[in-house]
Order: sequence, then structure tokens, then C-alpha cells
Amino acid sequence: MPGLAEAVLTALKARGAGEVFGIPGDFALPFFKIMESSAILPLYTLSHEPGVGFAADGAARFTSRLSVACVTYGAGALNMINPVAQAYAEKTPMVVISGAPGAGEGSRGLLLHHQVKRLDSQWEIFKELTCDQARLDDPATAPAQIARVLDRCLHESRPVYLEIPRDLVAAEVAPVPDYQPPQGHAEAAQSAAREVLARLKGAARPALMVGVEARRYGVEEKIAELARVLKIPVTTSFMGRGLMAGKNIPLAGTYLGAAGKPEVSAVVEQSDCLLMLGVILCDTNFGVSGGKVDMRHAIHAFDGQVRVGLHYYPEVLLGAFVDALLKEAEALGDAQSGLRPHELGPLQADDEMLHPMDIARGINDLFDRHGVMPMTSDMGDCLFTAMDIDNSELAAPGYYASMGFGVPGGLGVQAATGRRPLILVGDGAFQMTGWELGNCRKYGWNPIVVLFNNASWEMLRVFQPGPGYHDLPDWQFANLADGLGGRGHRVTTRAELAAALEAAHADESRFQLIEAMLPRGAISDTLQRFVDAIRSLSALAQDG
Ligand code: TPW
Ligand code: MG
Repeated sequence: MPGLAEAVLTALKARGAGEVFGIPGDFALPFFKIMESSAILPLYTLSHEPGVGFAADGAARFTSRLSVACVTYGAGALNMINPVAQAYAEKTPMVVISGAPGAGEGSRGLLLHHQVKRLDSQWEIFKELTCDQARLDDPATAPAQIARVLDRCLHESRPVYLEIPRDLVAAEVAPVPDYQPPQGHAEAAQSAAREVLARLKGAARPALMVGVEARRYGVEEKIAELARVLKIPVTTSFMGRGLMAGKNIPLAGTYLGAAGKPEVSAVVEQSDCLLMLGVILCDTNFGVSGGKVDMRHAIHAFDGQVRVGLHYYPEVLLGAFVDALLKEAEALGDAQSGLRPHELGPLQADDEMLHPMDIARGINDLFDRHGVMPMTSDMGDCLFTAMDIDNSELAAPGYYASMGFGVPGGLGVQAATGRRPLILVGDGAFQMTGWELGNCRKYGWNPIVVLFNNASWEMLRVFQPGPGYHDLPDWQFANLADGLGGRGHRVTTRAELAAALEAAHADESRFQLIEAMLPRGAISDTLQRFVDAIRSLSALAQDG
């Protein structure tokens, strides 16, 4: 019989996990030791627990597999609250494994180090951040609990929490039961599909919007096929930017309401039957629409349910729903498939000062010359700038919107996929988690990082002009790259950016940090429209 720790690792691997990200501590040391000696899954240690959580999140977003974040009790786990919260909000299947005090340790009348109010304070906190939890303190029931929790992680595509008492890692347990796929209701899927197709057919301007669940549940290809058959225009949500990349479908673009391109907003806002597949109904996806999306006539497939007006179909899995739609779908429009040409022109390699839009141009050119790279973006104007990078694979926290994801998220992508990522990050966000780049040397990672250095919390400044605390000093990040094992490029002109991107791409030996110096106040076209839209919405609210 395997030991408990090995049973957990084997069950993770059997359900598709490819690696573990973690930082040990004494309550987790026994588990970490077995992780290394058993070599069931590779372990990547980082520097700070938020980085661990973000890396696991980035890995899961790109692979649509389970990802694992392993930490110690108290100081370690509580450091990871925010990334786990983000993973919950944005639906990534992350398994949090925390070491815990051993069976008898709590009863000695002493407070244990890392303990907060009670021994189970951490458990209570993680209950609020995860969709299922188990404390593996009984070897007899552990296998069933492990199976239940891991299966739920995949079914709901949300984080789960496992706590392993440190004295039980080697306890013998029976093998963990095999993965049980979710049981959707096939008839419900079929009748939902029939009603939806009838509504789409009766509509004058049907349209499709694709959200993150399409990636989480691996149904992008099927949705692409559906779009080609229906021949209706397709958009992605803001959070879903980068979905359907490179697919031959009638893709209009990413919906951003008044902050987006008018022709894309028109598709969504003028639709009298909008079919939303896996879209999170949140303010960043829809808030800037000013209430223009006609939700009464919209169809929403999300979280295992389909809502059609007031009709509600439970237990409908997204994949089964799309299959059922495909079975009876026919052409309803004449939207043409095809890859869209660049909307921005090329980067002019001259001596003008850089603007965020130049970074989008430069990256488009780079991808044209050398092929696309998987991208992660942090929160900040870099994410709004990414809306003008051609629709290529992107992971970014567009809804929960935590800073700090970009760099460690990108490292997670490289660890999990082996592909070299391109990371977009602002100087404020880089101050939070940029140090994680120092781990590249250890694992042979070589991301290209484009750091938008405006010496500012610029996004905050646009929403609230004035206060001096938005100003940040110039940290000269490129100078730090060498010591961290990478190569820095500090650029202030368009010609320098073009040259640095090319040089960074050519040097695969280490990570590349391109520090793009931007004047304060220079913001992307999308952020400018976003701010204008929010201002005019709040002016309307005040008038009304
Ligand atoms: C963990 C609030 C949203 S945007 C922003 C802050 C502080 C400024 C970002 O500065 P940066 O980018 O990275 O230099 P830019 O383009 O605006 O100059 N704490 C967390 N998450 C969020 N979202 C905030 C604070 C915030
Ligand atoms: Mg900044």
C-alpha cells in the first residue's frame, strides 16, 4: 500500500496534474521530502507564496489541467490567500495542499507556531476560497476524500484545499479511486439546445460570446466549429481575450462596451439573441456596457447550467451543450470566417518617445516575424494595451484583477508547457512579484518580460488624477536583471524597443527584461476609452 503523500501525488498525476509549485516549511517538510524522493511530479520552488499561487494559476489557465500549489501551515498558506481567491473568482482548477500540525500536537496545551486564533482558523479561511476541502487525518477515509476533492476541482474548475497532518505523510492508505467524470443531464442538454437554436433562428441579429470556461473545459475547438456552422459573429469577453486564437472563425473581437472598438460593441449590443458560452457575468466583462446588452434575450451557459430568458436548465455541461447545439445547427447568417489583418500599423523604428501603443505594435511585429508566443499580463495599462496585440493566447486576471499575476503566472506557463512566454507587467506590479524572475536560472526558464515603466500607478491616476502617492520612483529595473540571472534592456525610443525585442528573442539563454520607459500620462487607446466610458456613465448617474 502506498503512503498517504504518494497516494495524493499519484491521484493528482492520474487526473492530469503536470507539476507542483511550492515553498516548504516545517509542517510541510515531510510532504516535500516525499515529493522529491518519489519524483511522481516535478517540483518548482519559488520565492514568495503569492508567486506560488499565481504560477499554479497561470499553468492551469494554459493547460486546462489541474495545477498544484503546495505550502506550509499558517505563514505559508495565509500568504497565498489572494491568488487562491483569484483562482476561485476566475475559475481555475488549483489544488492547494497545506501541511498541518500532527495528530496529537494540538492537545499539549501550547500554542503552535503559525497558529492564529484556533488550530483550524486556516481551514475556516480556505473554506471561503475553495469549492471543496478535506483534512486527511484518517488513513481509512483519506482515499475517498482525496478522490472527491480532486474530482470536484475538475468538475467545478475552481480551487480545492487539502490539509495533510505532518505525521501522517507515510501512513499506509488504499489506492485512491479513479477519476469520475461529471454526470450531466443529457436530455436537459438536448432540450436546452433545441430551445436555444429556435431562439437564434428567430432572431434578426444573433451573436456568440465566448468566455473562459471554453478554455477551462477544453471546448474551444467545438465552439469554433459551431461558429463556422452558424456563421454568426463571434466575440470574446474581456476576460476571455485570447480565446479562439488562431481559429478560422468569424471573430469580431473582444467586447469591452464603450471602452472597446465600436464595431465589436455593436455586434453585442445590437444583438437580439446573444449566446454566451462560459462567460463570467461580471462588471469588467459587462459593466462598461452601460446596460446596453439585452440580457432578457441573452442565453447564458455557465457553471453547469443554461439560462434562456426565464427558462433554466440545470446539470448541463458546457461540452455536452455545445455538442447538442452542433448536432442540429445550421447556417443562420453569413458572417465570414478568417483571420483578421492587423488593425494597428507596424512599429515605426524612429527616435520618438515610446507610447504604450508602440509596445503593442512592436509585439505584433515580433510575432509576425517569429511566430506567436503564449502571453500573460498583469493588471494595469499593460492589460489594456494587450487588447491591441493580435488575438493570441493570453492569460490575465481581467475580473478579480489582482496585481502580481503577470511574472509568476508566466513562469507557471513555461514550467507547465515548456513554451517560452511573453510577459506584460507594469512597474507597480513588478515591484510586487517581479523578483520571482530570479528563479529562472534554476529551472532554465527564459521568458521575455516587457515591463511598462511609467514610474507610476498610472491606472489609478487616470481614475483619480491628483494625489502624489501615484508617483513611483524610477527603480531602474533593467539594471537588476543581471544579478537575477537575466539580461536587461532599458529602452526609451521606438527604435530602441524594436531592437530590444529582436535581441531578446534571439537570446534564448536566459530571461530578458525589456524595461520600456513611458512618460506618465501616456496610456493605451483602450484604457483611454475605458476611463471616458466610466466618466460618462457616472456623469449620467449623477444627472439621472
Ligand atoms: C494586489 C489596485 C489597480 S491598478 C494599480 C493598482 C495599485 C496600479 C498599477 O500600477 P502598474 O501599472 O503596475 O505600474 P500602470 O499601468 O497602472 O502604471 N493591489 C492589488 N491589486 C490591485 N488591482 C490593486 C492593488 C491597483
Ligand atoms: Mg506603472
